[in-house]
Amino acid sequence: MTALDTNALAAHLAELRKLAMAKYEAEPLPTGDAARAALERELAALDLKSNIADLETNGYTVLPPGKAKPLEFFDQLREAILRLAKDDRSRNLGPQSGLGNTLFHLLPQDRIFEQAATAPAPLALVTYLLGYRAKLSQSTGLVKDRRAKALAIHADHSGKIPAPWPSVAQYCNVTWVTTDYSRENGAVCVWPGSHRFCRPVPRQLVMAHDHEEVEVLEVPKGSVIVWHGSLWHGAVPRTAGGERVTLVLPHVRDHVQAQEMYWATATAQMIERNNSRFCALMGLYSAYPWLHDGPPATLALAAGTGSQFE
Ligand SMILES: O=C(O)CCC(=O)C(=O)O
Repeated sequence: MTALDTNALAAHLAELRKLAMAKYEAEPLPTGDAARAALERELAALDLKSNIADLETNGYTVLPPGKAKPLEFFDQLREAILRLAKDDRSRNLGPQSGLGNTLFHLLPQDRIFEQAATAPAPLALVTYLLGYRAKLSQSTGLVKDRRAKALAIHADHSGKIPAPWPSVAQYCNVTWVTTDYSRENGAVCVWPGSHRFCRPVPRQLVMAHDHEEVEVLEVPKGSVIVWHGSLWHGAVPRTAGGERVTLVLPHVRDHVQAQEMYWATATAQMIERNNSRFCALMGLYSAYPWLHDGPPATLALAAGTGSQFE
């Protein structure tokens, strides 16, 4: 096997970073005290204060239908996922897995996923948990039918962040519910407050879906659930006919490696039609990675000023 020619990849990344810097110059992301003030304003304007209280207390919150996007958007999202499921090329975990039929790296495949990733209310909650430079980590469609098993109770920090975990989230999950969640429909279940344990789920509890502390999130289509990466959660098995269709958009803090390489599949058109926040989601302001061409100019800027990128 010969080594990959990385010239094209380096040139692609350099070009996207250049476009992203132009976006940044037009619309810098707030840092430090300005970031705190900007977030405070956003949370007030979007009426998300009670969601922040939920995140702090329970480790998760639910945006009710109408808050993230209108209901029709969720119908379009479901249709897009089901259309892409017909021709899926990802290394699918299979309909019988606890995650169901899994479609990975959806973002570049339909613009609707960009619209979901940049929806103001869920994104403000991501900002609260991970900061303005949070990166998108996955864009995964889950389609579950009655073959879907229970999904083991786990925390998303597991396998990514060495335990014991810091109390500040390094990863968060934004789950778009495009079909009603109920116990029969195989809803997500959570252990409220477990994000404060800062440790993985003990082996003896991974299949404890009926534990008295575990709550099944029976929420209607149109809801968006956001949770802290340390929250213990899973899903109950689907017993009903039909399909549960979900879009999962996990995010990471800037220093954590995203699971999917968005900088590799983002296009100039995607950058052109979006703002600087979207460029951050794509990892285009991150100090890494680099190839033979060395660190990006953005890193030199940060080292030089000590203030542009905090
Ligand atoms: O939607 C589900 O079934 C669970 C998804 C999940 O646990 C995850 O993405 O971490």
